[in-house]
This record gives sequence, structure tokens and C-alpha cells, in this order.
Amino acid sequence: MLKYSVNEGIYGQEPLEASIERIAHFGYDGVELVGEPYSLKVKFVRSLLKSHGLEASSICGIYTLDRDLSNIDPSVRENAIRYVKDCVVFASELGAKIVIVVPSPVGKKSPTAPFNEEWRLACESIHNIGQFAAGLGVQLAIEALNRYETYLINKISQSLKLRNEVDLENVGVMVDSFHMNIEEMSIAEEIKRAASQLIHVHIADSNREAAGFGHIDFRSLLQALINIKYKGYITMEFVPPKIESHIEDFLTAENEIFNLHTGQSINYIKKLYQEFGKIIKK
Ligand SMILES: [Mn+2]
Repeated sequence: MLKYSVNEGIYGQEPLEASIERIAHFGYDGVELVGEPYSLKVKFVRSLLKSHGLEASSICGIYTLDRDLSNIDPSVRENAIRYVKDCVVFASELGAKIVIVVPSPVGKKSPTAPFNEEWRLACESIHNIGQFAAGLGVQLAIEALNRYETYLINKISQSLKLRNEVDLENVGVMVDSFHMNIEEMSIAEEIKRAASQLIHVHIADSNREAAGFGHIDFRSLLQALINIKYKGYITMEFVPPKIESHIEDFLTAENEIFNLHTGQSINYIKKLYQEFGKIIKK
């Protein structure tokens, strides 16, 4: 059985209580928390999750320009390493098994050193954090973002190469259907390629809305996950539109848009998964 969670960061400034209540309401198993270990209080988050019967599935690191694991400037790199280690501690305190790692930050338009040098630095940083995380029983999932958001790692083949150079048991890769739709020839083939190293999945459709609201072929994506016997979380990471075209009144209240996309994502993927279940049983 797959488990489902939502990245709570997609709800913007909404109080965490409201987001968690919505996520529980639509039948999810867990929540992916934004990696802000300095502003979120562990005790508070833990009690919120407990009262709604949810797990912390994962921590989504937020890679701003000052959290650059591949930067040539050692002070920037050290700041980034410290930040991700704090996310790892945050994860272990919440019982989350995974911290997402993006080796070069969002919005980094040009490298600070030749490609090979930044690659080596990324490797070194992730190795350092990986060893620390192993001691706390936390895994690191390397995420490739599309070329319009960052450079260094844009494709699954690159995530895998970096993962293999880091070569720690608790360091794996993840896939994100939105980024893959831009970067890859075939989403299913890349899932197959990642196979045993695949430890986390982000789902958003081609327009970054809820699954089923764009044109990604989620049938073949799910089939690929079933084929490799993926057992981790499916985390919804849609970006709710400001103006909603699926509801007749375009200027719908934000809360209604959030509800629509949160429900649509899980219902759409679960329905496809159940269809496969019937096929597999036959
Ligand atoms: Mn993602």
C-alpha cells in the first residue's frame, strides 16, 4: 500500500492548524513539513499531528541562495550544511524518515565555480550531512529541479550519479512529476532507472496543479512505481492557482481552492491505484 501526504508549504501563510486539519479531512496519512526548524516548534507540530492521526512523512528543505551546498564560498556552504543538519534533527524529533536535499539553491542562475568543482562540493556537503543523518536514522532524498529553477541537478540521471558518488546507504533519490515532465524523455523510464534508490515521490500535474488537472500520464507513472515495488510516500506538491478555473466562480475563496486541489490529488491517484489493484489481482 502506498501512503499519501501533502507538502503543507503549498498553503502559504495559512496557520499550520488549518492545513493539518484539511490534510486529515481528505484522508491523507501524513504531512510533509516545510524545513524551517527555527520557526516551527517540535512539541506543537507533534501534538497537532497526533491529534489528527497523521505522521510526519518528510521534511522539505527550503534552499534559498544562502543555503547553497555547492557554493565555492566555504561560509555559505557551512551555513547550508548546518541548516540541513538542523532539518535532520527536526525530522528525527518528529519521526519523519526523510529530508529532501537540493544540491544547488532555487534561483541560482550561474555557478560560483566550474561545474566539476561545484559537483565535487555538493558531493562533499551531502556526504557530510548523510553521515550525520545516519546516526539519527534519517534518509536524505536528492531532488532534481527543472532548469528554470536551478542548474547542477535537473535530471534523475544526475541525481543518481551524485547519489552514487556520495555512496551512503541512507542517501537516495526522489522523483517529482512536475520537474520530470519538463526535463525527462519518459517519466516511467526514469522511475525504472531510479528503482532501488527511489525513496520519495512528489506529485503535481504539468501545470503544477492537482493530479488530473493537467496532462501528465499518471497511469504510466503509477505503473512504473508498482513495477519497482515502491513502498514510500506519495507527497502532493501542487501549487494552488490564484484564480480557479475548475470552479464556476473564478474568484473563489482561497480556502475552497485549497480544498478542491487537496481532495482532487488524492482521489485521482487513489482511483488510478485501485484500478491497478484490480488488474494485479486478476
Ligand atoms: Mn518537489
